[in-house]
Amino acid sequence: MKALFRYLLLATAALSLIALSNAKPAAAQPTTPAKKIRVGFAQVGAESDWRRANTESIKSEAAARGIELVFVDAQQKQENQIKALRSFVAQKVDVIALAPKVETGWEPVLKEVRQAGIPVILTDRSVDVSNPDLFVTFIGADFVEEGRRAAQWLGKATNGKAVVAELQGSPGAAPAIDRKKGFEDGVKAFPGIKIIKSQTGEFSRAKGREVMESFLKSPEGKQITALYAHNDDMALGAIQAIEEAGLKPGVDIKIVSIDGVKAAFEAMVAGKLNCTVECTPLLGPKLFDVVQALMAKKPVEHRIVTEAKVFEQATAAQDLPTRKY
Ligand code: GYE
Repeated sequence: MKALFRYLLLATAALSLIALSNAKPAAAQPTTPAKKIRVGFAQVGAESDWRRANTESIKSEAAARGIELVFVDAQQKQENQIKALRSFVAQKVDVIALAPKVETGWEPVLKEVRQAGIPVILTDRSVDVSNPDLFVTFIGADFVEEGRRAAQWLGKATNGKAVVAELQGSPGAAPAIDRKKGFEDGVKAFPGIKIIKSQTGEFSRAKGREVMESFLKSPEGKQITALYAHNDDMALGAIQAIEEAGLKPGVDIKIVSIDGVKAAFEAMVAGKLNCTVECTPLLGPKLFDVVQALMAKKPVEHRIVTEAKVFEQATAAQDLPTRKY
């Protein structure tokens, strides 16, 4: 009885297999490869280690997912980014990714892109527009919070007493505006902290060095006991200027900056930088998750915030080997 039952089962299975295979044409159909997704990306430039790591993350992630990336390096010019966006429209890319150099002046071109029906993802930095529907999402850090954390660290490290020089990021850029605001906000809790100098170093090492040199040579230069730099590269440039002035960076002048690039960890190991607030440039995976969600018509959050951690000198030697950028 059992054997018969098993035989019947096998027979039905075999019959249904035959039925299935009969349902299909015998010869294999040539499969048309799925259309490659094309993404246009307008990058700011290559001003810092952060930016170079960001470009690398986006390029390598596109390649890993078989997505075609049309990459434009805007060489620090908003007008080049606007041109790039228009050329992406002409090329009919599927999605546009933009890391806006500055916050303002985007409304007209974003309207053109919307008319062409192409979704825009803001990556790294945001824009100031009256209609938030001009972009699908903004993937990036909370820059105000980063500035606040830098201020909290400085307040603690100096027992609430410091005369601060500030190196700002490039004028009009979201991280420059927000990191300044967050820091000013954060130091309010420490009435003994004064910011006596604040100028742009354009997120670059060379400019950071140049501006720090002029700070130190100014009549108030000798009062400076701390430096807050909106990115590590400017802090690294400033370290050179401080040494050239015969002072000890990290000791005579306490230094806190933002990004968390490898070179900052090396400077902490050498005792020349005191603290860095992490801001990850490794945005490729999140960016292409959103691209693929859009192509699959899945919903996407309007704001995707990346996490930040504060790193200090004390653990730098241990942290350095784990750093990915
Ligand atoms: O901190 C800086 C870069 O927009 C968060 O731009 C980014 C900033 C980053 O050049 O190093």
